[in-house]
Amino acid sequence: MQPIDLRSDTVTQPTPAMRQAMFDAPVGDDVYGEDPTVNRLEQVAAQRMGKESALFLASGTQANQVAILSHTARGEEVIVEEESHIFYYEAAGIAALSACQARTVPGHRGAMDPNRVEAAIRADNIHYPRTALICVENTHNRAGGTVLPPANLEALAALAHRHGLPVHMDGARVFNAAIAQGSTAATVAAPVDSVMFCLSKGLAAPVGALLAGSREWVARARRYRKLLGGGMRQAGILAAAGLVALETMVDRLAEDHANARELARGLAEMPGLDLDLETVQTNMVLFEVVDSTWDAPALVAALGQVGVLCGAFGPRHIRLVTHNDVAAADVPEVLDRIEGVLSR
Ligand code: TLP
Repeated sequence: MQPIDLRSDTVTQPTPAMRQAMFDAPVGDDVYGEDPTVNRLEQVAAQRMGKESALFLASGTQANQVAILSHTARGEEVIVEEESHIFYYEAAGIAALSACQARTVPGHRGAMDPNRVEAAIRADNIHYPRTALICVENTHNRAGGTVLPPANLEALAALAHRHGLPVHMDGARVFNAAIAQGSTAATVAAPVDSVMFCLSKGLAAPVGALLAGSREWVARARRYRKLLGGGMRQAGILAAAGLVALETMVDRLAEDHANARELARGLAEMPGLDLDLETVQTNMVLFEVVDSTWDAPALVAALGQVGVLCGAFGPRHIRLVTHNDVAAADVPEVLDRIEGVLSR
């Protein structure tokens, strides 16, 4: 039985065009600013994000952490949504690298209430840390790939800027948000001061993420990237795949979204599972295991035995992610296999 890997869009294989571009890429020492392929990727990325400048980094986590370092100083506070990747999955980087404290605010489908965010901004008082930064995540991973409503983002950015605070967007999947809204990444990222996006998720490149913002701020970020050991040399080998990803893999994300919707429709019919179809907005399907004979890790293990690879998101939740290496024809097959396991 052929395994179908729905654990994440990070498992995607680079396309033949990417491998060829990597083979052919002109390269140089990027720490000297001399890699033409990296320079081109950074230019294209800045333009796609509608920002002045961009920086190529090894991973989404490195890019988020460099962004936080570049927006803050030791002893300050960063407002993050309580289920955000930055807070949940980045090994306490805010504390360990920036020496800042995270202040969490709950979200609804990943979107924080602007009033709660405003209430979390510190007044000027020597007892308090200074609030330095507000982070948002779009699409929101732990909420199931939900898109932040543009009005919410605009309200958050407006209040942040009123308080003199920058906003950073973890846009690991910002192109999924753009495609879901029939918009562009530049429009999605317009309200924020800095945005990170990943090449190595739905866009299927093997490695890399970009951080975009003002010219001055990106120059600062370049120094922090070096500090974290992220100054790579002939990195054009990797950037070449990233350019192919931006040129050829953005529009096809719509297929992943359609496949996720089909998958979700089928799962919503199955007894023992609970799924809110309204959260299925991009390439993820997050559902709850309500059948008391299963918990999420046990069901994930049983599905693995029939070649449906997925991930437990807590004791009762399971996440499935569609991507370039999952075809529309795989969807009924996945549903059949899941139904087979549940009806045992
Ligand atoms: N997310 C991974 C896991 O770490 C959970 C996944 O499989 O979804 N921001 C967001 C919103 C992410 O989802 C991820 C990766 C990152 C940042 C980090 O990117 P990498 O893995 O490149 O460090």
